[in-house]
Amino acid sequence: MKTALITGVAGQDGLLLSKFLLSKGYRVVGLERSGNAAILDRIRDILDQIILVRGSIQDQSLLVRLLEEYDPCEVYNLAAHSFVPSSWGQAILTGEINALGVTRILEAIRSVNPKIRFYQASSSEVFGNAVETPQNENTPFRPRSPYGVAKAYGHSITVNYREMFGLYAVSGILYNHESPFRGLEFVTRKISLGAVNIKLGKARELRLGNLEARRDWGYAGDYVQAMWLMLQQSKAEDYVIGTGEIHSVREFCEIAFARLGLDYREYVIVDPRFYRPNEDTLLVADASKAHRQLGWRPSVNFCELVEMMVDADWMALSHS
Ligand code: G4F
Repeated sequence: MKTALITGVAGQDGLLLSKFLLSKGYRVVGLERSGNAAILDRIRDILDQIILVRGSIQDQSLLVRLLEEYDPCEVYNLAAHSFVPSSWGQAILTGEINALGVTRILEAIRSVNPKIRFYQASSSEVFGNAVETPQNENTPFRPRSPYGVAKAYGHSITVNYREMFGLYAVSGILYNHESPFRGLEFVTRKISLGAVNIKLGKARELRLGNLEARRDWGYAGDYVQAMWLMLQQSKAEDYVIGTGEIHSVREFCEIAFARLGLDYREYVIVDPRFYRPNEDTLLVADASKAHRQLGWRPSVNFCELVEMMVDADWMALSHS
């Protein structure tokens, strides 16, 4: 039986990747920093199927002990401070976890078992104020938040350990990926849940930032498969993963509210508090390398994704 270690296991991607690997017969060891009940609640369905360890990727000796004790053949580093705007208020912590945390894991792998295959969750935010659209694996990094800067470090140190020490270490540059398990701070889940609350009479309005902001949104279930595929190749390489399509926050609202028979224009209020500076650049993926080499393609389109999220929130709330 193969063993995989997943850091950040209680996040959206940690849950979906765990389910995917369990279905493939892996033993899953999950590392989770937070003891927060709401966060752990997300993985309640798989708690009896995985080995859950509480701790942080900042703890070097814990990382070494985990690799020695469980002997994983694959390590997926999904642990991160993931909300971009709040990285400005936690710039140092974001660097400690999203940047240096990656080196800590790579060092542990190098010292315990250099044959372990390593996946680093890189992000489209490394392109930031991108020099070209769409972006591919050769597009220069121009991050513009502490989050993006730290992810750029995590990406580059992974490439460096691959080239310097011959590790099988890859960075997946993932664009926005969503699901019913998405955190409530992200705009997609804020909208799906907000619309359902309005339909149920529990809220009267939904306050959002820039409705014209556009993103390349895909289904997270597809993206965790890409992570796994990246570790099954004969050669370690980095890949851009996204749909190649962009849609606006406004379009997301339109479909989400319409799913519930509502017109978003009657409920959505634009609130400057949620506006972000410097969002002129279009971040959109050129995932042709992943199509060609991994045989990876998204299976859920934008409209299906929005409706999946609204339906899940509706099922959960209208029956509670
Ligand atoms: O959902 P968001 O907060 O996601 P964001 O910042 O794009 O980051 C996500 O995707 C990145 C790429 O994969 C990851 F690296 C990162 O960890 C995270 O998973 O915002 C999406 C868009 C932005 O343009 C934002 O300005 O929605 C716009 N937006 C408009 N109104 C809003 C709101 N975002 C939030 N969170 N809340 C609003 O009210």
